[in-house]
Amino acid sequence: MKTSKINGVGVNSNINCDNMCNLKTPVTANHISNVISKTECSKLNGLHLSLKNANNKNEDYLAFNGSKNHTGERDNLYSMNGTNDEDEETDDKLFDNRYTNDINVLLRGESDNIFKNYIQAIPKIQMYKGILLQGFLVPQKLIKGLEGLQIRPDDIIIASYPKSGTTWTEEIVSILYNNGNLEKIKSKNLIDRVIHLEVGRPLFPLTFLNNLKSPRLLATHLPFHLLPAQVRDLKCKIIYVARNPKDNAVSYFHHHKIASFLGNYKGSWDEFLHLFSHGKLVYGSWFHHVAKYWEESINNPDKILFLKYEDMKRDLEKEVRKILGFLNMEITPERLNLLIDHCSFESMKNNNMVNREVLPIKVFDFSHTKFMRKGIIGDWKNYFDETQNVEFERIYQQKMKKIKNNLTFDFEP
Ligand code: PPS
Repeated sequence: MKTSKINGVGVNSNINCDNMCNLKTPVTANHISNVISKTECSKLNGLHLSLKNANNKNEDYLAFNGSKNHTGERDNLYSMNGTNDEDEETDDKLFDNRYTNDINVLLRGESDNIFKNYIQAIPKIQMYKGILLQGFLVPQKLIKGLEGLQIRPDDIIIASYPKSGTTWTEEIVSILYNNGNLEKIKSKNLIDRVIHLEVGRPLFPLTFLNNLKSPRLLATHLPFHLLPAQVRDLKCKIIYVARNPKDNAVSYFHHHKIASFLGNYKGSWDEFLHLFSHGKLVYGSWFHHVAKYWEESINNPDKILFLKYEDMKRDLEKEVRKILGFLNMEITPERLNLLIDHCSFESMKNNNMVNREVLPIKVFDFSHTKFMRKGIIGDWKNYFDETQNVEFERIYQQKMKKIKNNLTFDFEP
């Protein structure tokens, strides 16, 4: 029998000893446990292993020698991804929902120091089903409980990757649900009109969600696979808003600086762009987030409306009409005009009910920048240098070509 070496560990069966160890013949994780000892297993710590599962399909694992079971059985091998796509980058594998939920395991197996520093700076950081989440406002118990949340057909979910125009869309939808009557919303804080699913109320957050009156306007930054099961089954409608990733990254960078729940980010823009480009941020990869909702919206256009920030900037009225059509609603032309004025950037910037200046607890440091910062297309040009732009374009082209149905973004005002 052929014996190969991985990090000096002799392992039988036909194993290739590259960085990504590939078991060429069908063997199970148990097979490995038969041939390596506890000490040897520790040498595999952090390595990626590709193993055949019981159905003879390749699965990738991160070897970790930290649990009680040291033998290399599946307890010690955290699944990275079910696919074996060779041009898939390692960081794509972070987002598989069978990936470890244990931050310590993640840190131990991680060689990217920028990512490590990022993780360690965020208070109560947590990993759930492949997605990093802050734990200051997002209780893990709630995240788990959301899976079984009872959804009503008249619920509306506004979903987005952070900093894509969520607040803007929330304000518009909230006004439409008040028949375009600005009087009804003008002295009520947006956070009490549109409820963020994963931002838990301190006491009994699930009960709070269950007790809300219909129709419930709900918002979330969760990627599709973390939505409540009944939302994934499209029991209610979803409005998704996406923004070109360059401006999205810049806005998220500043958000990280002002938000205490994100550790008031101290790293450089270059480091942040690295994290953004590789999906190593709270709420995961922009590419994965956007791609999945896009695909669902193409397959279920009557259930998921996919909006773009840039379209809203260019012609807000047109996009509001889209929302009206999607929701089967109408408002008078006069009220539509008032809504458009009310939802301009300048107006929202000065509106304390939406600009996050009035909150129950202080979570933002506005001395760096305001929540309503610039509100434009193309601010990325003030941040990306030539090298960063070339590298981001490379990643963007590579990732976008995997997304079906021609999803494109505008980067110019
Ligand atoms: S959050 O924290 O994820 O909910 O943030 P989100 O609301 O998604 O995004 C905030 C960015 O959207 C800009 N914004 C607007 N732009 C144009 N017009 C209007 N009315 C508007 N309202 C919010 C806001 O300024 C943030 O973008 P940046 O680029 O940082 O200014």
